[in-house]
Amino acid sequence: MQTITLDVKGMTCGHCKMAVNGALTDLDGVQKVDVNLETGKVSVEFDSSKVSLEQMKEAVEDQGYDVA
Ligand SMILES: [Cu+2]
Repeated sequence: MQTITLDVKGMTCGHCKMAVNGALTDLDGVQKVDVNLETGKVSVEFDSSKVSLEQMKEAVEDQGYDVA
């Protein structure tokens, strides 16, 4: 299991937080997601043999947010 921190731009409220959290959690291989709304930091615990950083970025971007 690996942990990374994504820098997500554009999250403003609890709904944004839920959308990003849900999109990441839905990916196969993602174990744990922690969204900090104030800083935009999203820490993700994941299995790198199942899911790539690129897939995680896409999942967040599909919700309408930018990943730095
Ligand atoms: Cu929002």
